[in-house]
Amino acid sequence: MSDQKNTSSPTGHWVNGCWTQWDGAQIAVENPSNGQQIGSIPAGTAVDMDNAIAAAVKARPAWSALTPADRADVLDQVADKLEARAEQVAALIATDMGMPIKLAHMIQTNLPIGSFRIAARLTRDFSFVRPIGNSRVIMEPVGVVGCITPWNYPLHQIAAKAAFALAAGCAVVLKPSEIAPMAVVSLIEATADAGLPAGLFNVVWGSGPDAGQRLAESAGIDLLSFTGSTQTGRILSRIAGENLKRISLELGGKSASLVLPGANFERAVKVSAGNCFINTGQTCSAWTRLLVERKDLDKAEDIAREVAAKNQAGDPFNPATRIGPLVSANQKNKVMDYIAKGIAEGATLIAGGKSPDGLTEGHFIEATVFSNVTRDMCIAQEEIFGPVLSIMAYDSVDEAIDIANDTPYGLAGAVWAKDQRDAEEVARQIDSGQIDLNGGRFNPLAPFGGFKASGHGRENGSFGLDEFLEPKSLQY
Ligand code: TXE
Repeated sequence: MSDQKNTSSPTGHWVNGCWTQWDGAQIAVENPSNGQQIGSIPAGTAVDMDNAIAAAVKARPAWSALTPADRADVLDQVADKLEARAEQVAALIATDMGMPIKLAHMIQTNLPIGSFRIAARLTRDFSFVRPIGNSRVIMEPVGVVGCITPWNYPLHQIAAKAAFALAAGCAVVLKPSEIAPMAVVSLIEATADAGLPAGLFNVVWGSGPDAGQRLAESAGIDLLSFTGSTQTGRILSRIAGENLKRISLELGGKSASLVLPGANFERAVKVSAGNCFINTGQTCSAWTRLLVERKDLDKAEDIAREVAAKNQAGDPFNPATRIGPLVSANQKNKVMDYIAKGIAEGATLIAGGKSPDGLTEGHFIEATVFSNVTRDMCIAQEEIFGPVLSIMAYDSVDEAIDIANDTPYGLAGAVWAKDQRDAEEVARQIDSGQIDLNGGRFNPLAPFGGFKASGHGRENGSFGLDEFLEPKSLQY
């Protein structure tokens, strides 16, 4: 394995524009490629969170009172300062999260930089005042926003919340994941260098129950924006509900890619399998179920097997590596348990299914493909969050739609058909927040979020800005 990027552990929490003194307990951060500790973060508590919330409450009114254009100028500066750190961010994420360096550049750094730029651009032209009949509806900032984020796209998931909350005129208190937190320090530095006023972006490190949960309880938080597991989403919803606090949830997924009769079959299967393996399958919107006509099952298996063979796991710092390790030993155990369940339930393992030969350190798993998966199986229903594709056969288009909708989730998906009209007709019948038609590209301006157990609320673009606003109607 290549040497990891030198990480500099945070010396305290980031509150009111300063690093706090910290001599309490620490949480170790590891490199998932070799299991070695590379740093640590403070194990923050509810008291640390209360201090950060107080700073945000105090700083918020002056920021809300600025013109949208003035706020946008600062956010553009944050994007510039983050861009200046792009190399560092990609290397840190390749080190503590394990995404291959080339992809980390393309995805893990460009997306968050883009979020700050888009939030700035939209804010300049946004309708903060909307006349309706004899009313003027003023879109006011919701107040102080609490953010709890996961480890799989560590900066993107923060920027998708913080950039838009700040653009709306809110202040932010963030509890990033305790797993893969190192690049957050670069974002903190970028906000400071950009001249973002103190107290508007605060970061408290720590575990979910000890530090994060306070964001759902505190009266100082007006809206909680969470991305993570459905299980944690349920806990936070309950607490936020008791406190009558707004909450938006971006949770898991079990998205389907439907290959319909007449589609470009080879392209559809190749792109779908590749999509499932991106970020070692640790993507909430990954297309983890591939639905093909029963007569095409053998053909789909051959193509998916080839894609799996090309997605060799390896050192994230080797430019040829397509997939890195899973983020932690826990995550690897979880994925291996699902593979064992798939075999026990009678699915056919046609590729992968074990640790790659020669990679004895770290949390690696081969790109894995199951075929003959039926809808009742765990591997068809539950989010695995690893490089595991389930191929399922259907006998009619209606059945394909029914299978696609037959999970608790509804985050993403794909439809491949003879033309866009046929694809759209089917996509309209799928209960899901975003669906790509015949390979349609990711659009950072389009709303992102889920139906059903995938959560509620939307991120990105003008919908992402709306999320952090509260309408006030003035009648004339
Ligand atoms: O998630 P958690 P984990 C799914 C994926 C993965 C599984 C578990 O299936 O295998 O979740 O991952 C904070 N109060 N996704 O354990 O625990 C926690 O500190 C307040 C899908 O990492 O939900 C972290 O900051 N906060 C997902 C964040 O919640 C709490 C991305 C996410 O951690 C808390 C990640 C509590 N009681 C995992 N408990 C996606 N939608 O992309 C935990 N946290």
